[in-house]
Amino acid sequence: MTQIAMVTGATAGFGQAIAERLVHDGYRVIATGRRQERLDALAARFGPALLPFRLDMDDAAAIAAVPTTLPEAWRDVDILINNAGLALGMEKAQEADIANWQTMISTNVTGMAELTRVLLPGMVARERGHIVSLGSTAGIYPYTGGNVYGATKAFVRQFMRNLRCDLLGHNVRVTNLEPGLCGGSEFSNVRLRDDAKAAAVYEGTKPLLPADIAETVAWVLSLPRHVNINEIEMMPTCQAAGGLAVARG
Ligand code: NDP
Ligand code: 8X3
Repeated sequence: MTQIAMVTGATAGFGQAIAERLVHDGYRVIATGRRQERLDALAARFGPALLPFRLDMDDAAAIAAVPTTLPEAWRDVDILINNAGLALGMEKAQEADIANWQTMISTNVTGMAELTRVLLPGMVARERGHIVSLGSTAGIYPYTGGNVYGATKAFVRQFMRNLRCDLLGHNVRVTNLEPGLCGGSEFSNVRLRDDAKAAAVYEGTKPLLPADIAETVAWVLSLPRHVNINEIEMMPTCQAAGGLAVARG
């Protein structure tokens, strides 16, 4: 039977590349996001293999209603790709905008956890499922200005690890994918609210691209059901973790 995958944040970047790849690989894809015109464009491109489904990850009521607002033929979601998310700002914590913090927490943590919660009972009942989440190297390695964004991704990491425990014995797989520097998406444009500054983030680098993320997701999903990839940390070859800071004087 054709598997149904819900991809959150499919209107740009990783989510769009993942949705395209999964349709190509023969999945039926529920593509979500807030920008209706982009969802419509995806629907026009992919036809009946893709369901455009507007969903704001900051809307708890809409998330709670997902099991009943999805068209009946699309309710048995086999795969949830928790991709929708964002960073806002690079200010140090002591200067950061609290509204930005609230939005990151609401989208990356609360909405992600709630959507997972509402889709899990169906997966458990059917004894099949897979949750794949977009964590980040920012959830592992600290950096200046990463404060709440990195903390939301650390939440993703531990939530996915804990889900593995709760779902043990139910044949539901859980994977946390943690990419580093990745270009070709709107991530830095959204974060910095300045296209020139966003472009400068990738200047002189060869970053990961959304297609690399989609390839990795497709591989994780394609493995035999007895194989669970818990976590993947991936970076472009031009990036490495390193360096502890010291204040002198
Ligand atoms: P983009 O900004 O290109 O895409 C983000 C997607 O999330 C969009 O489709 C957007 O859709 C959706 N989204 C944001 N807020 C909401 C919301 N409130 N409700 C519904 N959808 C929302 O970013 P990327 O593709 O780069 O990032 C995807 C994920 O990967 C994020 O979770 C990000 O944190 C993570 N990540 C990114 C890295 C990078 O360097 N790019 C590296 C590591 C992880 P819309 O605006 O239409 O709602
Ligand atoms: C995105 C990677 O390093 O910009 O999650 O935070 S980073």
